[in-house]
This record gives sequence, C-alpha cells and structure tokens, in this order.
Amino acid sequence: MEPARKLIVDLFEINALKFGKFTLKSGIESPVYFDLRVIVSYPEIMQKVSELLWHSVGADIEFNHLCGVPYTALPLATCMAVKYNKPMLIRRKEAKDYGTKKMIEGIFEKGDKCLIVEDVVTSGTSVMETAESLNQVGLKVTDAVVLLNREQGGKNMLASNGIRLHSVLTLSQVSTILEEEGKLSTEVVEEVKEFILKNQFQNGETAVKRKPDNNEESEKKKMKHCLTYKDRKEACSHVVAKQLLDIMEKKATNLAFSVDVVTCEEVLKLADLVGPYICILKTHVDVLDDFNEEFIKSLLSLADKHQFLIFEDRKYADIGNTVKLQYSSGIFKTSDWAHIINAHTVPGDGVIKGLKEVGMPKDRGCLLIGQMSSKGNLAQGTYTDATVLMAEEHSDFVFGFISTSKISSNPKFLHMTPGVKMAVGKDNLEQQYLTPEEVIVNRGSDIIIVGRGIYQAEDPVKMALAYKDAGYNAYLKTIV
Ligand code: S5P
Repeated sequence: MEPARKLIVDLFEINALKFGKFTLKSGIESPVYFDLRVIVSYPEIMQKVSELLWHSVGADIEFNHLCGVPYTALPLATCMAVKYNKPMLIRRKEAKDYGTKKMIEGIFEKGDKCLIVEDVVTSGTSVMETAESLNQVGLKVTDAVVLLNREQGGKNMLASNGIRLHSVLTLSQVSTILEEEGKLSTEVVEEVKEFILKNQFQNGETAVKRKPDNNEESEKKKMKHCLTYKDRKEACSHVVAKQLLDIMEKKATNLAFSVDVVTCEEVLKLADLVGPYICILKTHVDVLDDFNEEFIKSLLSLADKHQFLIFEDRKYADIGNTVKLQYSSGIFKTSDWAHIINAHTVPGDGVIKGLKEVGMPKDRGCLLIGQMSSKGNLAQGTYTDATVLMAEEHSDFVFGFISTSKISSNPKFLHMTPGVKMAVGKDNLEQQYLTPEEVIVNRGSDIIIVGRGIYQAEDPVKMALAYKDAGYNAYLKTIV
C-alpha cells in the first residue's frame, strides 16, 4: 500500500480520525473530528508521519531550523529534527507571560530560515501565531508543513502572508481513501465534501476548529477574565477606569473606535453614527486638516450624548517636562478634553510623572504602551515587563495598557488591543490584524480597538455593530 494511504488507514484505526457528529469549538456541526494527539502512543506511526512531513516539503526548499506549533506538533518536529539532523527551535506557548519570558528557545542567528511544523491546519491562525513569534526574534518563515490540511482557507491565508503550506494529507483525500478502503460509507464522504464546501474560511470566522490540547485548554482557562465588568469596576479605584467599565457594562460594548479620518466634519459625523455602539472614541487630532476649538466642543457633546470616553492616541514619548507642555499647551490643549491619553515608556517613568502633573488634577487617565501591533516592533520582553512595573508604580494615573495580549493579571488594569479586524491579516505598512475573539478570549484583552475595519467599510454603522457584537460575545465567553 502506498505510504499516505497506509497512514490514513492507520490513523483511522487508532481513532485519530473520527467521523460522526461533532460540535466544534466554534459551535459549527462537523461530520469529522481529528485527535492527532494520540499519535504519541504509536512510535511507528510517529516515525512514518515525520518521514512524510519531511518529504512533503521538497528538497529544493532550504531552511536552517524546524519549529513545531505547540503542542501536538512538538513531538513531530522533534522526530524530524533527530531523523534528518536538523536543529530545532521551541516556541513557548505561555501567552499570559508573553514578554516576560524568552518566546523562542534554541540557538539561531538573525535572518535564519525556519520551517514550521503543524498537525492540522484549519484557518492557518496557529501557524501564523508561531510565524509571528519567530519573526519577532529575526527569524524568517517562508514555508510550513502540516500533516492534515482541513481545506478551510488556511493555505490561502498563509500564502497571502508569504508562507507556503505543504501538506501530507488533505481532508478530501482522507475521506476518499477511507471510502475506497471500505472504512466509510459514500453517505459520510458526501457529508464531508459538503462540509468542506460550506466551511471555507471567510471573513469573521476565527475557526480554531480542532479541539485544543488539554494544556492549551488550561492555558486558555488561565487567560479567562472571569470577573465581569461590574466586578472589575468594584475592584479598581481609578476614576476613569470605573467610568469606562460602567459604560462597558451599561452599553454592553468593549469596542473602541479609532476614527482616523482627516477632517473635523468626518470625525463628528462618524462619532455620531457609531457613538451608540462604542465605549471609547479614539482620536489622532494631529492628522486633522481643520482642527479648531468648536470641533472639541461638538465632540464633547457627542461623548455626552452617546456616553463614550475620548482617547487621544498621542503616544507621548519625551522627557517629563516636554510631555507636560505637549499635553497641556499648544494648539490642541489635549488635557482640557481627552479623558484618556497614552504614553510610550521608552523615556523611563519621567514621562508618566510629567503627564500626571497635568492630568491627575483633571481626573484624566493614562495607558502605557506595553506591546504594539506592528510587525517588528521592539515593545516586548523586558521592555514590556518594565512597563507593567511602571504602571503599578503610577496606578493613581495609569489605569491600563495598549497591548496585544494581557500583560498584567491585576484586575485594576484594562488592556486595549489595536490591530483588530474580522479576519487575521495585515496592511502594506506592517500593521498586523487579529480577530475580536482571538484578542478577547485567547489573549485576555478587554477592549478591541478598530479603525479601518469600521470607517473604511461600505456601511460603517453596520460594521460597528458587527464589531460590537463580536467583541462583546467574546467577552461573554470569558465570564462563564
Ligand atoms: O500598537 C499599536 C498601538 C496603537 S494605539 N498599533 C496601532 O495600530 N495603534 C493605533 O490603533 C493606530 O495608531 C491606529 O489609530 C489604530 C489602528 O487602526 P486600524 O485602522 O489599523 O484598525
């Protein structure tokens, strides 16, 4: 029997491929379910799988290292590394401690190429996450290899991010061969084909469709917020945090709208339309062609009308004395109207002290930028750790973070995450997007920040409502 065919039959026999009726994590009913973790109990199959994975990549593809997506693919990558004498790297999975630990273990040089190994690919999100971690430390990823491609858009998604996906098996091939081998009825095979057609990865579908490993499950549980907005409100004493949590609870929204348009009229129009669905309106007033005092008055009255807070995303990053002036003076006089501002911590805590002198008496709040969404950014590791410490030190003024994951477990801090769209992806200037569910459920953030996903949509109001629902439903999952 040809090796791939034999492997499919073996996997079926050991119950790694199951057919029937399954409700997947996403709530979708599926006629097929894969549990490839059992492979570790069958050394001969492990060996076969690693050989097939290796040969699927093709001899012309060069790479210096292998890295398995944690956890199921780790032993597979290890077998390949040992058998073919290729150095391996390990990507840590501890999203909660992201930034406090080295994410990639092993020896490498910047610019080295790394092949990603995965057991099952659905949407491609987990391969992308591993690729991002590798990229962050200077490694290049051009290829990934998977044992089983569920043919739900993962290959295209990865290709659009510059990663070629090689697969040993596809879901259609698996079902056809099992039918030929008399293991599945034609009826089941038809059902599987229909399922593949219907469940192509589309916008809005986060689709981690395989059941997570036990470890992954407990990681996720650890990420769960558990506390409701109401509990959090009681747990914190910062006036802005309390106000914000109150709005989030009453309006049932964790959506911050980043209104990055260039005229006052457009900002006001969008703020009025989208206002009912958001807890924060985030501005960049220095991009406005026609900034004026009247505009601020109108914006404040809209904030009052729709009950949202205004966050001027100025990202202060200078010595204390300078940021104090930038915050209070000049054309914008930001401290007079912005409920929330933010700061980079690169200058040390003088930046917070300077801002605090101006903002505290006015009951304003500040967020520290602990992580960024853009590819290759340097806000990670010890920088992120130090940022969390600074927040603790100045928690009378600082009430949270801009970050791509939860970086502090202290419930008094709110985490806000930019780089959010309905589908994973990026723009052409290194912005990287995650989905609302990924950000809130898996990464433990509190607020999604969405800009172009809303204001560039054909119908911004409809889209704002869709993001509000996606963000809030994700929150509801974290408190059950
Ligand atoms: O790391 C960051 C931090 C911020 S505040 N990445 C970001 O994208 N932002 C801001 O969020 C950015 O300045 C922009 O205003 C918004 C994201 O916009 P979008 O159009 O990509 O959703």
